[in-house]
Amino acid sequence: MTSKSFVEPFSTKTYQRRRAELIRKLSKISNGDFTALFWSGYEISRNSTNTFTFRANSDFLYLTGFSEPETLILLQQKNGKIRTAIGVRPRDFSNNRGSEIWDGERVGVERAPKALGFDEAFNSHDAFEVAKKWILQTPATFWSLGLTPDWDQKIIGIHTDSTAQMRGIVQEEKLMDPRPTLHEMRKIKSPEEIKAMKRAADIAAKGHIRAMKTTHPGHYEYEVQAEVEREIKKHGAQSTSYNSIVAAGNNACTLHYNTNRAVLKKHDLILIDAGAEYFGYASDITRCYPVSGTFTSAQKEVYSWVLKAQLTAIQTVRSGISFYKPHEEALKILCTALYKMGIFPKANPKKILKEGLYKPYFPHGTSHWLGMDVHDSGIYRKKDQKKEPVKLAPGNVLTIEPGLYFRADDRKVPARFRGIGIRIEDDVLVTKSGREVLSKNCPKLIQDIEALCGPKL
Ligand SMILES: [Mn+2]
Repeated sequence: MTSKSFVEPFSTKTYQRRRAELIRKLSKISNGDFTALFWSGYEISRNSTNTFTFRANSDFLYLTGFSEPETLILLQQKNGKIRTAIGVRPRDFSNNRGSEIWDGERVGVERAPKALGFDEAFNSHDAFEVAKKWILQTPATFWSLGLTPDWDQKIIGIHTDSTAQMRGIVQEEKLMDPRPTLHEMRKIKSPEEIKAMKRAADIAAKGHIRAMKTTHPGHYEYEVQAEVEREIKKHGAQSTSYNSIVAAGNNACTLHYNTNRAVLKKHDLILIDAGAEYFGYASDITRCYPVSGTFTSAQKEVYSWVLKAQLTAIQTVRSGISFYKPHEEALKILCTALYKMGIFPKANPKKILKEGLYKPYFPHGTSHWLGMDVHDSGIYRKKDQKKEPVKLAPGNVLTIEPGLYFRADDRKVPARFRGIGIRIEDDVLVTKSGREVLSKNCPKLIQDIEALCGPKL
């Protein structure tokens, strides 16, 4: 007997509702009967007999809440009737590697329909035969090409065979991509998803706060990383949501620095970009603070500009504005900053903006979608000719993360700013009336940071 729930973190009903909604939407796109398939993924070898911790594909997870590898789901509409099935690994109590004795309990074929909310279940060892049978029953197939090469081969093979067989008898078989539809669904977060994302942000905030409290000159970046990640694990997040960046001094100018092996010097700033993944939902927070506990005047100057850009960008977030509006607002302020700090004595802020002179110092965007993936699914521009930016809508979550980076070896920059890299990042939910900063429990004002940081007696 077991009381283990195989579906997390929401109820089976939530996932059934999502699948029903997706089926409704796909049937409009295919204009009739179809079969859609989603694969959870394989375990990936790390070395020898070790594997990386398995994390199911986010689309699959969104539709099932189920996290076993080598699982296939089939969603079908045929003559107006809906049918769903899931192919899972069979139960296995043998002494073989990979069995339940080695790797833990599986849901198994018998329990899967009820436990996971599907009409029927089959052994995933037979997945190809079952998939082929279902695909041949309908004129359209939805499959996400490019994620799983062996399954791509199988699906294309079935599709090619059936098209050849059918030629001249019925219309040509359609192979379509479910992602544009599914990803638009994922972009609007439900109240229960928002709760999970808030939890992910709260947990990451605890990690950043602990890092601020425990950092000392002479520590190594990896020691700070350990403090952040300790909190992330301690408070029930299954994982970090990406590889933590812990970068002291000039290392902060490398945007995805994550060797995290350098020693912290007294007058360094430290940049930490780290988030938690809570039941498949990510947070993504960046904070910078002085190792000594007190900003130098040059650090304070750069930090204040980035903070101003970030706060202003957050204030612009509301339903109906362009996705790029927060970036545009942040950029204006950072171009003024570059001018006032004397980086471009011969150019005014307008010219810095227009000619893109800011790019070496602010080389990235201000926002990306956030959700089950850190860089979450969903388009940023419409796919029409004009490529218009999409508009923010209630339920969207995006990051706001402007930064300025002055490399130690950049002779064009006044000496006092060299080796300073700053980014400040929060997770922002678009609400009906404006916005909510999901990561608001993570301090970022200079006085709040200085109160927390620095060597304690
Ligand atoms: Mn980010």
